[in-house]
Amino acid sequence: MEPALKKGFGLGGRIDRALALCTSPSFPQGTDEYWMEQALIESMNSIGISSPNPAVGCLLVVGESVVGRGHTQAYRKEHAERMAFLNRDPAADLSRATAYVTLEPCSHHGHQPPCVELLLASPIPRIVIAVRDPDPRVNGEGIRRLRDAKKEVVLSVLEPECRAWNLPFFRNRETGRLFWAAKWAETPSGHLADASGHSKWITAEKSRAYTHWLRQKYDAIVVGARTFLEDRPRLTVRDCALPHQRHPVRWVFDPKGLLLSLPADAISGFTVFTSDSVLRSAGASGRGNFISIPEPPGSPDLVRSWIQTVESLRFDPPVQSIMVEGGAALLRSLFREGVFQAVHRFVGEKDFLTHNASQHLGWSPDQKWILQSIQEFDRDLLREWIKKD
Ligand code: AOF
Ligand code: ZN
Repeated sequence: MEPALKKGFGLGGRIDRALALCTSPSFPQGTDEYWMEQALIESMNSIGISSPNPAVGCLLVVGESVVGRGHTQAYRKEHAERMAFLNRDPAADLSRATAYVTLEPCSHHGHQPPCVELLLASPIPRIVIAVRDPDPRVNGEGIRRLRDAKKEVVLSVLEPECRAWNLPFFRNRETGRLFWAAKWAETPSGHLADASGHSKWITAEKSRAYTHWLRQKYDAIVVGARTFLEDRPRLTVRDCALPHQRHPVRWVFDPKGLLLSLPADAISGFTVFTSDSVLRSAGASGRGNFISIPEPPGSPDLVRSWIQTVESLRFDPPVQSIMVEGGAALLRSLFREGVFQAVHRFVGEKDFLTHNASQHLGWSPDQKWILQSIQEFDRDLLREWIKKD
């Protein structure tokens, strides 16, 4: 099946850019697609800082030259368009410019003034927009105001690619819910770990770099307690392209309290979710790092209650998206609950010497899932899906 996104694009943006490789243009120079791709690449500089705001890119182009560029700054700070105007070449003749923006310019007063007013006050005659802003305060209003002012507005250039890059924002505005993504690596036989539970090193360097890039894109990263104990993952951002602007919030789902006996420094930097009764019987209620999961009567596995706990937490800046990195048991439970809206699946080249059926996830996409991208990373294969709206 053909992926929905153009080759070289994924849920992490332009893939080469995420891997710190040189990006060669996907489109003939000077076309709207060419400049929108450049604007999307510009927006990738906002990774890890803008959330829960979308990471937007804006280019001001005259002829073959970029005369201003900008990307969304930290949450509550300047939007992409303002940065492009602030950084523009003062000698540029904007009456001949086209503005390329990966998201409809906002029309509301939020933490920032409306970007559309910058464009309206400028002589720029033509604005190319990838995708409409679903935020109810905007939702087509930015486009309408530009058209009312007789500016030429071109819509939907690289729309699926720009939407995919900011999918947590789009889904969050459309559904009001947290965005959950599943990421795992499996062997050719479909196992996520060997018989003793070790899961490191299924995939190689480039896959790891892309995973670290995704860790920076998503707000929180989760693993199950057994994966934590076997692999001791750091879940930090290390091996991907610059900029490295933050480590995500790191969580462990540990309903049985397997991590309670670890020394404090082994879980430093992690938040551990453990059942209320386990915490109470260990006398650990209120212990730093641990958050209790309430146990509704008659509910044998705590995953549903944990999802509710996570969805009710309030962070500043807000956590809008979560990536679950395994193991197989946790992913299986969350698939059963239907929370995932995106899947990043890596398949490595080598199998383990020992197998255990419990490490076989056995997920295959049904009609609810739309294939977005297929990418070869050396000998690994990445495929990404999103759930239908
Ligand atoms: C743009 N350009 O770079 C971004 C936009 O509270 P505020 O003022 O920061 O507004 C946040 C909203 O603005 C956000 O929900 C989305 O609708 C839009 N984000 N808009 O014109 C940008 N990041
Ligand atoms: Zn704006």
